[in-house]
Amino acid sequence: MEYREAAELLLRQNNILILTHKRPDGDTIGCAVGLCQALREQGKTAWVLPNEDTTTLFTPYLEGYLAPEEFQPAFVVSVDIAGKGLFTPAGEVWLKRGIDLAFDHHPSQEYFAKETCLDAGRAACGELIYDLIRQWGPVSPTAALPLYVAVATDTGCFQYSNTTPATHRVAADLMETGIDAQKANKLHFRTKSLKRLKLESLIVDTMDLYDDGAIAIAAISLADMARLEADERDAEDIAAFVGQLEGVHTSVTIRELKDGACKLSVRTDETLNATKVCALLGGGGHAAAAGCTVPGTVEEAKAAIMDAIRKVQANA
Ligand SMILES: [Mn+2]
Repeated sequence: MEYREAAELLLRQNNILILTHKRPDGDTIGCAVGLCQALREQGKTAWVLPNEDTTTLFTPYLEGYLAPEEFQPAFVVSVDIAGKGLFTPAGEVWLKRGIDLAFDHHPSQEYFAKETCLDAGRAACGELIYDLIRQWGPVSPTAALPLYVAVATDTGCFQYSNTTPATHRVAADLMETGIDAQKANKLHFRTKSLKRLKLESLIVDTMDLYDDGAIAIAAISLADMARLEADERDAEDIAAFVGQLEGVHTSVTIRELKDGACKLSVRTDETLNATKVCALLGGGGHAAAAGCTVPGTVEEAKAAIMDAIRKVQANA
């Protein structure tokens, strides 16, 4: 479904619930809040489903938007959710009952919703939501700020390879609403906790390099997190860190999860397709940034991802 059709479809609805993905990032949260605000400005009752994984970096954006328990939606929308495995436990309840409309920018979209508005050419789902809500009239600063955060965070402050001229045009439009973009950028890109710096230090000390340093694999175990007393906020977008090392073309960041599994984030340049690598392990994402979850220890995850990388390299 095209975003203009989606804009019309949404205007015919009321009592709308918006779902974000597991381990939410700035894009999914920013999209949910921006869309929720814009719907309210259209006179709709709209709420965002609480997401238990939200870190304190993003909870302030959700203030006033979280659905009360008694809210009974008539229309359920997901933002930035690529697949069924990315729903939160609370979101899965709605997945079973049926998602009415999904907005996404992942080429690995699984088409779980009745209607899907997908644009894989967009760096952030926030760009798509901006195009959607401006169909209803001028975008307010209250809706613009979370959408700016969505676009800025999903592009690493407009530095990742997904950033396009259109991304900058959207960001410029959002800035022109009068939002404090500097403040948002300072918070999300130029502020690090001491624990975060210690996490980065740990990665530097323990990462594995292959192929003369072209491949870097970093791992953070639950024991590491506990020893540094770090939380998810300290680890926000840590997957972008190891790829900053000079000479690295493919970087993998492994996070040990509580349930005996590991979450892997793969970042690549044009020499390798990250989605193809992660697809071999049941994951997905974008060509330059993808992820997957594998059972087992950190060491087993390292072996699994190196095996997947070698297979994709062999077929390239
Ligand atoms: Mn996204």
